[in-house]
Amino acid sequence: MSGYPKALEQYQAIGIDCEQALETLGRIPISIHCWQGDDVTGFENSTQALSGGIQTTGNYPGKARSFEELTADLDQALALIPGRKRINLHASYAVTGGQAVARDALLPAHFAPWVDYARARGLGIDFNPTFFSHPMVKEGLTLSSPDDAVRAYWVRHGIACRRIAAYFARELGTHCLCNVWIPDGLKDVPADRRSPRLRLKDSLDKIFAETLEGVIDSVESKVFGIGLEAYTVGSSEFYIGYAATHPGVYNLLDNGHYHPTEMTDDKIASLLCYFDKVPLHVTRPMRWDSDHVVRFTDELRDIACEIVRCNALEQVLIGLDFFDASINRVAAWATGARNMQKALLWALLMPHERLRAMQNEGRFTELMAAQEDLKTLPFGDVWQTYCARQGIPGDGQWYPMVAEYERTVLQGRE
Ligand code: RNT
Ligand code: ZN
Repeated sequence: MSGYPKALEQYQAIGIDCEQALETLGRIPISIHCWQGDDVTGFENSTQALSGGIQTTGNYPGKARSFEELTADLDQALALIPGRKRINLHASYAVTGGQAVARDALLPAHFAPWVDYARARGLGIDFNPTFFSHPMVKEGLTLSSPDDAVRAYWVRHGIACRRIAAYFARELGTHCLCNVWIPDGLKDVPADRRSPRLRLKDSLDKIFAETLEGVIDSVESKVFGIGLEAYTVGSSEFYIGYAATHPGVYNLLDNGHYHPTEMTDDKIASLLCYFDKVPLHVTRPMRWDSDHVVRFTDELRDIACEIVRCNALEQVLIGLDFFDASINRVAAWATGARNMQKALLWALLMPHERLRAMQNEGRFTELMAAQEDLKTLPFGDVWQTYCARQGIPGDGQWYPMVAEYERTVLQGRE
């Protein structure tokens, strides 16, 4: 027996229209990253290990090894995720028919199968140049390297990727977020912090020189990486400054890339004062790892609340970024993406105007009481109704489908 009718009444009593919330939720796109499906391996068949200070741990069987396997797994995950979806690719997922193509020579044609895949499913594509796991990363550096040839190579890669992003936008009739994240940094105390940043600035200027229709550019900062503990060239201040002075380039917030008590919801509200777009990588930091599967945490709900409260559903570009190799990868995708949707629903079921009034009128005791009382409303009934209406299995129903896929498909992979 669905508890939805009762939930409708309870939310109505605090001024919330559940039907309206469900309608809004169904329109918010979430960009699903392809790299959870194969532990950020990509299709280049190189012997290069994952580098750049990011790491996957675990060796769960059934990892996708090709475009066919990855898209089959992604289809399984998409079938378990309600709402509007986009996909997010890395350049290392070019489909080259077994041919080795240098990263600075990548062309739109190498991504045509992805366009066919996305078009058939009504998905937009977001994109990322891949500045890691490659022999041209020298001493851990790419766009900030002191070596002219290294910088030039990666600038060419960045330029090639933006053209591919424009191709996605053109073909699919929706924007393509093209996000630059580079691993550049140092393990130990630098002797010069500024020069690498000035080189990075110059490289970025070259990459972004061309105006391209449909491409939204972003830069993603980080505080440290594994083996790069002392210094990250692309720091938060560096990129916020860069974005603020380069119209059309936005500062992407990855909530795994800050000190543990720095909260991303607060950063969203701050950046929205200056930028008309705020791209996100939603993840779950844990100790040194910035990429655990997204759970339904306070932090996630706070991020969603800030997006909704700021009325910024069209300005904040929500993407996911996690990779766990220790569990079923389809389940990882489904868990994280469902939780993002859940958090948005949670945020849409809050009486933000009433709470705002309490703050502005200094009624802080009442505000605290109201915020706490919201936590025991029958949220789950609304969520289950949303899944059912979207034709997606609800909580308690989706995991058996993953288990079945594992038994029939994943276990057959060597
Ligand atoms: C790394 C960044 C970056 C990557 C992906 C694979 O710390 O978060 O976004 O996770 O591009
Ligand atoms: Zn990220």
